[in-house]
Amino acid sequence: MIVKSHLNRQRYPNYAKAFNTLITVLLLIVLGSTCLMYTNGKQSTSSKNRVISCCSKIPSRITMASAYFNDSFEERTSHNGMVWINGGEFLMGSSDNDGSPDEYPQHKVDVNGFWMDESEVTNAQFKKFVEATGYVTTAEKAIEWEEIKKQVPPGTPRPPDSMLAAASLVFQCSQHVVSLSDPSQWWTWVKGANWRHPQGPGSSIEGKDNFPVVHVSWYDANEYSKWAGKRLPTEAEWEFAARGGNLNQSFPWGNEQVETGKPKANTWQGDFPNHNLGWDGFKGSAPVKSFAANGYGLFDMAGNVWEWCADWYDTDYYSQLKNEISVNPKGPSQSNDPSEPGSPKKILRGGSFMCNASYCKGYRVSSRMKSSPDTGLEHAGFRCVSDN
Ligand SMILES: [Ca+2]
Ligand SMILES: [Ca+2]
Ligand SMILES: [Cu+2]
Repeated sequence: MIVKSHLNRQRYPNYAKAFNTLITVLLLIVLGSTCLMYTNGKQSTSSKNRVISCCSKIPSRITMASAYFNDSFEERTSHNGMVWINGGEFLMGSSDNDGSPDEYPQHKVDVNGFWMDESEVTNAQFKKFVEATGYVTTAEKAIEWEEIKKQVPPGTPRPPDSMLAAASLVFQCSQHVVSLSDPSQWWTWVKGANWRHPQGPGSSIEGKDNFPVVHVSWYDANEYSKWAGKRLPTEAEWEFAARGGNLNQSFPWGNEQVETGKPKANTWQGDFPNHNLGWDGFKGSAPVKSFAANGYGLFDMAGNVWEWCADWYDTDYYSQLKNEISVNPKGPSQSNDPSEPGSPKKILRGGSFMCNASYCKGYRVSSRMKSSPDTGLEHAGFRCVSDN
């Protein structure tokens, strides 16, 4: 069975006209002073007979500033909210028959130990980063025609500015049964959609501090990681962690199907994309940690939102590694997606609240998704790792 990602452009109808190609591409390329007074006051009372200058022993402003910087840097780079994953050897890739061709063959991989965020990065965490740095996400910026031009057929006319306005891809539940081979039926390019407005203008993240941040591009996720003193996981680290010690099983919790027993992850139940039963308690994204952790104490490694990894995507990557033990593999040196050669892609893992067995089992530990690094999506976020 071929598992189709929600964004598999291979499945798009063949657009003959250049302008339509451009629209498709656009649609998817997104895809101290109080403290000093206190100190001086203490010194005055303990040494009554000495005249203390109000300015004695005041550290230089550089010392003060760097102390402050160090404090806050240490706070945000501490291992709070992270778990240590002992590395080891495992078989990477699909162990069942449900995978898409790029999940085979299974091959031996050895990863060093690392720290990993126990949950997806939340709106509250991302907000701290934006407030501290003034960072503007990809989805909040207008699209640069010069960038797009490289990826569309030569001679494609420049679209009107309105089409290049800042926007991102929002899921819109269809009112009727649609063909599962046409993702444009449920993805809408919405101006003004971004991490602060996940469903577009009028929507907000108020009261959603604990929800995963979404509409972040790979670049955004990477910048956040650096600011936090962390990095994005490699695809191998991500899969090793998702397996939670259950080597060679299909899901983070083992082999029980996602809709058997009690809810184990935030996925989609019902007919995708027009009828969402919400049996697991959530029709859209869920607050992080709403479901049980896996064997390593990691939450939402299946479902909720897709998670960016550091690696480029190469459809043949696993075949290239089949005869060796790969030690800390970092992915191919460049992207290779024959279905869209002009558009380099990064890896996403873990599936989302939109995954349903009828369409996409992205919540399997070996499922691979890919998207161009400037893509923002309503069902995609990330988590970080660090080495020490
Ligand atoms: Ca759900
Ligand atoms: Ca997830
Ligand atoms: Cu999916």
